[in-house]
Amino acid sequence: MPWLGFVPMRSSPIDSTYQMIKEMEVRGAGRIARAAVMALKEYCDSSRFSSTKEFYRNLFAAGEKLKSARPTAVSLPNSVNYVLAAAKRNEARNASLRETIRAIDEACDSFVASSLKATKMIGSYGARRIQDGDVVLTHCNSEAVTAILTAAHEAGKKFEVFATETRPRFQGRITASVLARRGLNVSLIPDSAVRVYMRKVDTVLVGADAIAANGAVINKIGTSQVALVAHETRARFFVAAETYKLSATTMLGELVEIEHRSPYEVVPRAWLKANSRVKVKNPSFDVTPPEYIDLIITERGIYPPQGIVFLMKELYAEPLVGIE
Ligand code: RI2
Repeated sequence: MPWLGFVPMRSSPIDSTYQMIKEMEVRGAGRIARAAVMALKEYCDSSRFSSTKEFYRNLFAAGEKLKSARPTAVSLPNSVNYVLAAAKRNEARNASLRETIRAIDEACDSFVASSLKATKMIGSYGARRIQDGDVVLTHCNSEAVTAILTAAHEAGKKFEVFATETRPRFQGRITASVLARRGLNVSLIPDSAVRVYMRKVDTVLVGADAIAANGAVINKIGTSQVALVAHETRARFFVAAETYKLSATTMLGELVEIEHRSPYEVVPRAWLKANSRVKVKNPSFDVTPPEYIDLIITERGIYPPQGIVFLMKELYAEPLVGIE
């Protein structure tokens, strides 16, 4: 437990988690949300504060720092805000520091537990949508997607999976490797081969970093191209996402910021040095419009993209009151 004393605060859990999220050592919208709340918990439990006022000031600054690590996945601010809301409630009622930290610890644990439970529930709801003999294509690496495919496999369904490589960081290799280790029939394909294989595909299944009020899905770069090809061949296009990936501020008309990452993820430094007149673009996410999406699978049930705004209002109407 923390104690009140005149010792400078230690902010290393916040700094190290910020760096790990920024550099994508921890990646995936769900994982970064859980890592951020666990960093807040560790920070509160291991730091020393000279006053309650200082505690709140540093905690809110730590939250802002974590939120700024990556701009697109709304799971990150949603998870941090969930924890900070517990702190704010305790600040408003002048709770003791000890009580506040206990409440924060509980909020962190409850977020992590409900996140893991949500992924499991999505796995079981989504698995019902996979049939024997299906061919499924997925893009990038999503825990929600691998939960569905694993649950369907464990239910004894026989199906084939195509996983795209997902340039520039090749997260599709993680998907292929995880699924193969779990005994699934999986093939890794270059992103550029999607149209070649789409003719065989019944269902495309992707995760999400953010979902907008109009049902548009923001996910790993290339997702919208996959959706376009799926639309052409009339393959079903499903999105698997926990409800903390709903972006409440899009109800107020705000746009989701798309992260642009370093050109050195696309080409080596030496190449760019030798070709210094070439501009390299590296957007990390794109937007798939609702017209290309059949269903969004959440732990609260399965929704058409046009219905997601009702779920968003139900879950996030209250916090929106406080948005400045
Ligand atoms: P889960 C990832 O982003 C991918 O875009 C993936 O589809 C999404 O997060 C959701 O992942 P990145 O961190 O939360 O690899 O379903 O840029 O694991």
